[in-house]
Amino acid sequence: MTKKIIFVTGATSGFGKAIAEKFASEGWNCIITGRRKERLKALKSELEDRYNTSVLAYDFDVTDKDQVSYVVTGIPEEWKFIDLLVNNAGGAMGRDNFADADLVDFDFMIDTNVKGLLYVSKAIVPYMIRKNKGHIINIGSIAGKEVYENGNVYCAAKHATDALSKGMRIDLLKHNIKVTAIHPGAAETEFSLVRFKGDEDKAKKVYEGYVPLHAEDIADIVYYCASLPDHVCINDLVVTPTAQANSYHLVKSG
Ligand code: NDP
Ligand code: 8X3
Repeated sequence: MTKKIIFVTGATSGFGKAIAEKFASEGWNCIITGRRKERLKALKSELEDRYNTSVLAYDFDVTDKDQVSYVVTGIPEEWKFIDLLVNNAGGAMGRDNFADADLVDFDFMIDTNVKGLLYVSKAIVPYMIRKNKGHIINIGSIAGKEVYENGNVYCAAKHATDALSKGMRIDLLKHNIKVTAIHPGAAETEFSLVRFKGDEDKAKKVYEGYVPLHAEDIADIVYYCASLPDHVCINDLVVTPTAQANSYHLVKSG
């Protein structure tokens, strides 16, 4: 296969979908993944029709290590030369005071953002080691740089993404595998809809009064990081909307 291959998790919406679209439009072959099968099917057809590229779609849960291993082992041989893994699947569940928050929500955040990243990376890294080359981009968050009120476990999970990115970068150096962590601020995707458990009004309010990041902004940044020469690696990148300085300072109009 002459075209480059990207494996992206969480491609059924938000950043992951925009990343798949960006890379397909740039001529990469894409392995798109997520739990929602219908969305993956629709995205696969859209990318193949519009960009004349090849797409494999796998629906699985990143928190299920047996499923992850089964899917990744079953990738056709010619597709195993993965150039870029984007660990993007994840999110927040609830924004509650630690004393009131639900353990089920804690599990979701640790399982998707931390364990999912580990399971998928551990399954794919051997293919990169085999060709002594690769690039892993982990989607962290500004929540991984600062802890904010009622952010408790989401912040902890994204701090883990930050720490794991550093650890992976050190350990995978000898295999010529780049590791980049990208930490976005507020971006309008399905993130808040998931966090607030389907409450559309609450989710919408998060992005009112300023211009948030768009999923396409993150896709462009991921593509930029992946397009640099072999000897250049962006290790760590924090990106916010212009209206936001960090987790605590966001200027809204009106
Ligand atoms: P979305 O909710 O739009 O997308 C999340 C994606 O993750 C979906 O495709 C979803 O697919 C997938 N996903 C969630 N859980 C699982 C699971 N158990 N197994 C497989 N896939 C899963 O949100 P975003 O695009 O905004 O989020 C992408 C990443 O960016 C997340 O890691 C999030 O924490 C991070 N982030 C988001 C920010 C924002 O403000 N939007 C800012 C900073 C970081 P499906 O449901 O089909 O499984
Ligand atoms: C999502 C951004 O500020 O809600 O990671 O934590 S924030």
